[in-house]
Amino acid sequence: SYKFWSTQPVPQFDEEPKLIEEGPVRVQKVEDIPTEPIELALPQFRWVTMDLTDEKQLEEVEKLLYGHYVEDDEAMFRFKYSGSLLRWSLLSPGWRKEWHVGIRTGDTLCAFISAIPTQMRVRDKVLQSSEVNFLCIHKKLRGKRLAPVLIKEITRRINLDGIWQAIYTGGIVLPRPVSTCRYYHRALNWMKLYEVGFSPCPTNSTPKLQDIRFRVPENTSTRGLREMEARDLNAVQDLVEAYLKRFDLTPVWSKEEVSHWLLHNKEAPGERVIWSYVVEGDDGKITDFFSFYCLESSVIRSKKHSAIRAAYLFYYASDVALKSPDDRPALKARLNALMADMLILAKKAKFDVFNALSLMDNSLFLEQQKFHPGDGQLHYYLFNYKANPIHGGVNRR
Ligand code: YNC
Ligand code: MG
Repeated sequence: SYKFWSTQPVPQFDEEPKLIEEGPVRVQKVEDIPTEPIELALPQFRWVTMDLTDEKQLEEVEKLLYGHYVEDDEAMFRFKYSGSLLRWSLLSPGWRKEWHVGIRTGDTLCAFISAIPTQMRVRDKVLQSSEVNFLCIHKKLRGKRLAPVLIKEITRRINLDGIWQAIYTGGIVLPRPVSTCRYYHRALNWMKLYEVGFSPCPTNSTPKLQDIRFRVPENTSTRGLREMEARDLNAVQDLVEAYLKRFDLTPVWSKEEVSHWLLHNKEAPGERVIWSYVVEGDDGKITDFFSFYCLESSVIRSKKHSAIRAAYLFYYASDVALKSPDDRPALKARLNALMADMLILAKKAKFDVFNALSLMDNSLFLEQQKFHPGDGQLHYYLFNYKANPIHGGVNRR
């Protein structure tokens, strides 16, 4: 049925799935976009633009998401975005205050939606685009068709800035995914995951044996592996850019964005968000790179644990893929060595679980590194852009 989505410039399920020509669904002009906000039918509600550089307003968003954001199907866990993770996600280079949209009743923030600007490459076309995220409505206001109003309002605000495309992801099926990925999980603290009900114990095993099975070595083994530093920015940008050329849907980052998304900022307040590592060869050349970020999940009902600390695989690259593009076994061996070390570093950084999606070259190492498929799927969507199906979507936060 999709009462709302059938009215939007997105490919529909009943349309011929075979596309040849990729491009916008509709073309508009900024002067035709309304300058007034979409009407909020309920009089007690009002639109607000959130200033996330203001600690108090950032905390309001954090609190709304803490109580009402994405849960698993069984309502056991809920994403718990920290203030510093929200700052990283929403105050990225080029961010605009007007794209951080809230709805208040009285003083209370009861709904939110956001976007950031980004350049996105779909196959050979680079588009000025936006990334929409953190759509959230207070549990008491669900099922009132408020989501379409939020989506139309953020669309209006993005369009007013002359941007006509967006990328977004979600666990639910909407018209029409351009790509679909599966979540994979690698236990680092199996006993805790068992105690919170995340990891079941197989019938042919025992908790003790499981815990041993997921242990990782004390120390990393890749020669030249170290934390990424500011002096690596150019080399990492070149390496990641070249590696991403191998995929059909990727961001295109400026130097500033590479720094924002990949470099740990020791001066930034709050919890650490991003961990990035490089491999430096004996000649000083950066040959490999990998990164992960921290996103906790609240454990909704457990006496013993209140949160799971999860690391999410972010971008990575290896010059093995560039030097010998057709040698899959060589790339597989290299990625497995890197990812094994990454798990060791994540364990040292006190993560309970390592999560990754079935994208990029992950199929080369997920199984070997003891990742297991979860129940969750992640669908990737493009707004106002027709594209043929894509395998190996981009990473999202
Ligand atoms: C969703 N996640 O299908 P139809 S992901 C998009 N993304 O419309 P109501 C969604 N649409 O089927 P509720 C959606 N979830 O009639 C539902 N919808 O066509 C559609 N959950 O609205 C749904 N956050 O207000 C239906 O639904 C219509 O009260 C129903 O609110 C939904 O951030 C929601 O999962 C998700 O807070 C806000 O359940 C609420 O149930 C909630 O009656 C927990 O809405 C948190 C959660 C979603 C995380 C995310 C990406 C969002 C992308 C939005 C689309 C952006 C399009 C591009 C715009 C920019 C364009 C440019 C340029
Ligand atoms: Mg609603």
